[in-house]
Amino acid sequence: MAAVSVAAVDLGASSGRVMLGEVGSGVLRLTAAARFGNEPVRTPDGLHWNLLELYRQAIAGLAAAVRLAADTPAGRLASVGIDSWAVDYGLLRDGRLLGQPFHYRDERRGGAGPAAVHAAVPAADLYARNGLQFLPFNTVFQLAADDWHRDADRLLLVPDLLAYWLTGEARTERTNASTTGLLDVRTGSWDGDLIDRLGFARSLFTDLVDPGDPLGAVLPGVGEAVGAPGLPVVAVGSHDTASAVVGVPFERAESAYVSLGTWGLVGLELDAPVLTEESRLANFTNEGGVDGTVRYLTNVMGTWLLSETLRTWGRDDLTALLAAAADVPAGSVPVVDVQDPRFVPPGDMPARIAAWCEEHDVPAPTDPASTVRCILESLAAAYARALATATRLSGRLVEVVHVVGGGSQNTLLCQLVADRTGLPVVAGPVEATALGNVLVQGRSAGAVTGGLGALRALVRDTHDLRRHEPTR
Ligand code: LFR
Repeated sequence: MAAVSVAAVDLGASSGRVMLGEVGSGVLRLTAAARFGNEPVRTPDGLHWNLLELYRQAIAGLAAAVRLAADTPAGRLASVGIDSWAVDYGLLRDGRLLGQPFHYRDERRGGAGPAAVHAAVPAADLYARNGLQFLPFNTVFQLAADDWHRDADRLLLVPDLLAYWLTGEARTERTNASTTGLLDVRTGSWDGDLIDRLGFARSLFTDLVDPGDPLGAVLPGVGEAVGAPGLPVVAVGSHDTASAVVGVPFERAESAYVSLGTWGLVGLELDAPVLTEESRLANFTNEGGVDGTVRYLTNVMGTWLLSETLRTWGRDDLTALLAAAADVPAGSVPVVDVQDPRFVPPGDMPARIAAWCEEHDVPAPTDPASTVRCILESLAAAYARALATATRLSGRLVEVVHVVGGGSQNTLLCQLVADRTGLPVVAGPVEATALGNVLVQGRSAGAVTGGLGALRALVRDTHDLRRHEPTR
């Protein structure tokens, strides 16, 4: 079958994009139809996503993708797929959104939720059921933090909410649903008993769909706005990390990944979950992957620490700063614990790094170049630690580390990961998430066939990858 053209709406925590994808036998190409910022908004009740703005940008981007597709061999878009960060949701009543969704970095998220959930279901029991690492902002904890959900008759995760606005169809895509904490890790279905025990209404949660399933055609008004009446919307790995892992060009099983964006998602693709007590204590998660795989990983700090640092300094010359950081001797900067919760909320990261150093009796970095070097050394050390833990807990041998996502452009960081793991690093593709989104749509349209191995071979054949050998 000839190549098809599809559109991927990919929303990250700090930026979003709509990509035109062309996919078929020997073909996998992305063209940016639109790129836009994702600026959260603080109102007196907390930090929110500006979801209406993201929807507006998605519509404008889709209109641009429709125009671009007209010039491709396929001539038109076959479908649209949406992915975004996980865990956050909109609550609706009678089809209307009740307030703007909260941002997972909102301070109230660390509040009453985890204690309330653990009082009803102890942490070890919860892990045995949902297999999820403890993140204080997992949907289950957000829901338990207040009574807001009692006003609602429907909960939709961010990509599902956008798909609902596009099509009128309310569904929950399974990879992202796995991050709520309310799916049974063994069956991949909603855990009704857990939902009851936590006092949530089962009717809040919709039917589940899998990546590749059709969601429906866009509503007439949407079709008119984007210039493509009846455009089909297809479910993809709607958790961005699930799509990113589809786009990791694994060549063999002895491989690990770091999906490096705002977060550094460090782990392995497995066939079955690891639910041991050791795994729970190491805070490893068993999130749902495309084609029934398990994303066995842990959330480590990502480029967030760096981007907040630049924001604090009022600088945008990352390239120059990285060049200066490359000249700072490795041993001259401290390695800080990037997993310290103080680094989660937005704010003055250099000051927080200095405070961490003072508390731990190590000299703080004094200038921008050494601060950046300190951040990169600390990130690489944390990834190496997480990879060693993943190997130990899963029994999987790891001989190569793939770094994908925006952070894979940071050559110094990729080199430090190679040095600190003692393993070769294969860097790229940068747009792994959009590629994963496009590949699943391409397969759904019949333009490519096969399992994840075939999809990844297509990524390898069509994208330049950079290899870093360990030097120390
Ligand atoms: C990455 C990501 C992570 C998830 C975090 C919060 O963008 O989706 O996988 O843990 O954001 O949703």
